[in-house]
Amino acid sequence: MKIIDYYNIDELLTEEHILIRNSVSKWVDKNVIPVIDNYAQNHEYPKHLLKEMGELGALGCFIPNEYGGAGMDYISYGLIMQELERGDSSIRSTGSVQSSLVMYPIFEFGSEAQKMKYLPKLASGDFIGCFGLTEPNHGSDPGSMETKISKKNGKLVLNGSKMWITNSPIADIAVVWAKNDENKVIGLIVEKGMKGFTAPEIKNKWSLRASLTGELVFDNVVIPEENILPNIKGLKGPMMCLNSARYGIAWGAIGAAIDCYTTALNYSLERNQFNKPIASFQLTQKKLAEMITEITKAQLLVWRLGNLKNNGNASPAQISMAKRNNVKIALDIARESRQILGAMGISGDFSIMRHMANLESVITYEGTHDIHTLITGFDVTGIAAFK
Ligand code: TGC
Ligand code: FAD
Repeated sequence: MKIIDYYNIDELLTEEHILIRNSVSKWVDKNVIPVIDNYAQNHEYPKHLLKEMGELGALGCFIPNEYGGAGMDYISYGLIMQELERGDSSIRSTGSVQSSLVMYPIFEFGSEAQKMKYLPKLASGDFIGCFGLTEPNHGSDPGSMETKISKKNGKLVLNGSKMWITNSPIADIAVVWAKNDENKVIGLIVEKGMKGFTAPEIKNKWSLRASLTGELVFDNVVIPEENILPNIKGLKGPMMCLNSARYGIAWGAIGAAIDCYTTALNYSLERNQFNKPIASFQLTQKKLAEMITEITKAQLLVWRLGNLKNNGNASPAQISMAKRNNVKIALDIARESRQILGAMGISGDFSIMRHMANLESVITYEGTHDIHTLITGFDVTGIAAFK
């Protein structure tokens, strides 16, 4: 376990929070850290971990027990994401997508039959889900999506494509956002094996190499009426899912930062140059001091945000601020930590370069760093600068 608690933030957590964090932390130490470099180097996804994540309660932990979830609060969700990402962003990605982007919309916008059909299997890891919003021509601007679901001869027919979709090549179901005949965004569940539906993998990534990313291609896929999410219309549907996932990422990035910082600190105490540990040089200490300060600030930010979220009071702009800040500080910490390790910093024997490469995706997905800057700008000025 690598717990960084410079400001005694554990005092603000409940015993249950600490128990949940520590059990996920131990699982990550035992089952993720020893194998993850190999999976990343080979560009493979450790699918066997999914069922174990289900057993841990890490899939849809905030979904009520009656649907297979663990009924936990949002601080617990955040702590779980932090520990998963301390192992690797790809493992946290699976946790985020399954929990916030697949289970959340089915729970929040789905029919009772949809909830009973999908949620327990997603919670246990028997099913893996993905979330299709981004398209080849529309990333930051999902409102301009071209994927279309139209009535043809009395049937609902889906056409279009989605791009950069986490876990799509192995997903059993995809929560997909498309425009209907009234040009309104609606959500629907596409199942693996439906005629005209394919999910090819996007290969050759330098980031999130232990995660599968792919496309979703819909060529006249007939969607049964019962697969439409009945209780949502408009872009706010997918955006509400993103609020939940971005919140989890704000916590997750701290995990990657903690792993980089502790690796750099330990290395700097052991590595001697000029007959002294490199930790004794002021420039190294400056780097370490700034890292622990930024980690502590990030922890306080998400602790407060988690409490707001538990009370239903976390605004989308507050979530954006935490996602933007915490991913940026994690990326900066990864870069500074790598410098402290010198040449060793580029080796797969240490986790830093892997975290750094992963965080280049994390700073882009779920809204780029600059889009979140504009969301904060909009919130404080009342003027939208997106268009
Ligand atoms: P805009 O006109 O502002 O809004 C359209 C409607 O949506 C509502 N809305 C929200 N509702 C809830 N929460 C939010 N965060 C919301 N943001 C917007 C808004 O109130 C409005 O509702 P209504 O009822 O008035 O119609 O939309 P816009 O077209 O101007 O775009 C705004 C912008 C740029 C901020 C937004 O679209 C955006 O955030 N773009 C970034 C796209 C993004 O984050 N994509 C992520 C794809 S999923 C992913 O990356 C998964 S990676 C997972 C992993 O592996 O971990
Ligand atoms: P673009 O939108 O083309 O942006 C390119 C650049 O232009 C960025 O720097 C951006 O900040 C800037 N820019 C764009 N608009 C503005 C503006 N108005 N003002 C200023 N600057 C602007 N999507 C899903 O739907 N589901 C997933 O599961 C998923 N998983 C992903 C996994 C990985 C590994 C990656 C890398 C991406 C994933 N995505 C997923 C897609 C991700 O959400 C998008 O990449 C992201 O939203 C940005 O879109 P884009 O790549 O098309 O960039």
